[in-house]
Amino acid sequence: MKFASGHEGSLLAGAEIEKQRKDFEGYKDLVRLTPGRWLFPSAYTQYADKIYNFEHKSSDVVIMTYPKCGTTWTQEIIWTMRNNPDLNNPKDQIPLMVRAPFIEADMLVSGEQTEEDFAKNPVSQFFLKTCPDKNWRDGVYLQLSETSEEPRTIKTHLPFSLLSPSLLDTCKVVYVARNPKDVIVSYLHHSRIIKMHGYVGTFEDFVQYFVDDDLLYGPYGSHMKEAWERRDHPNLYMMFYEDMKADPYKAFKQLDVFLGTELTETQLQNIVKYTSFGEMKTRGEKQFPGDSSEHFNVDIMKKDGGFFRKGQSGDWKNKFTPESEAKVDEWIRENMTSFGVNFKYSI
Ligand code: PPS
Repeated sequence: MKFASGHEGSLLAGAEIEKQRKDFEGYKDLVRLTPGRWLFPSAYTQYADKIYNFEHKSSDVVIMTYPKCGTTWTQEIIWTMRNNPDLNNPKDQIPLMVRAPFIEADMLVSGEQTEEDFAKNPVSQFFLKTCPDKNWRDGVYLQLSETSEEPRTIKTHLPFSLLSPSLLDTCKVVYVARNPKDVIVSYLHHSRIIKMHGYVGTFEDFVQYFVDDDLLYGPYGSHMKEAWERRDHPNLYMMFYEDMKADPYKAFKQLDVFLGTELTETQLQNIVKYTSFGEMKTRGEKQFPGDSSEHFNVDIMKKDGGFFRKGQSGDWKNKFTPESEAKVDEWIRENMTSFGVNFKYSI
């Protein structure tokens, strides 16, 4: 299969897909793209061209990240800076995934979704309200992204090469990166608690999946490189999770300049507090209590934490063995340092 982006897709087959299905009990079919080695659930093929041809507006802000780099945090920061600087907009009660939709999320949840699954999803009521004439089977999140009120804030984990080629000339993009060691620990936890992944393998095996580009979304190095090469474009702003943690006020102030939101010191200070890990965790867990054993592995959540796990930089030190650290250090040298990226590994 060939996509509008020029990539070829082929379904993983034989021992490769069998291994994935054994370690990730939630996986069915996966598609690998060439060039790039991007890896997705096969439902990506239904949405690939629609996402590539998505009509962006000049007021859009696209938040682009590799998974687990601080996307949710940045979605709340940017939506709040642009729509709720005084923290008095009642729309803040709408789930973040509706206020700042995840454009390709349908590939993660679609597959064999039934009418009943759709009806049970808390996002569906918002879809039915904002997209009354649309068919949810054509993509709930894709169409929420399209119909979102301006100014739209859109989340993606896709790299530049799979999005509109005119993206950066049309709207602003905020790219958030995080050191690969904390990304691995966070991605492992995510893959264990969410049944759609259902990871049952070991930590060491997960590290191997990461360095082999065999996790969903594929190679973090190439993802980052595509952004790094565009870093001088005036519409691209690159941020690091570690800098946001170390001094959120400074990081938000710089973001304010990029976005042109012109917030006061008090507004920024209030947003720092409102988007702190503790406050987002409390609000997030109230909205989505995470007690649904249908989608989450509740036992692991009780033991290791929910989606809002630790929110720290440097937790990898509690998980990595010297062998896995050496393996990832080498991967970082070859895939990140080689083109100039240097991360902070603790703050
Ligand atoms: S996802 O699923 O890919 O969109 O995940 P993403 O949001 O990118 O990353 C999740 C990690 O970010 C942490 N997090 C936060 N850190 C600091 N402050 C705030 N407000 C915040 N909100 C979420 C979240 O806990 C995940 O990191 P870990 O290390 O697993 O705790």
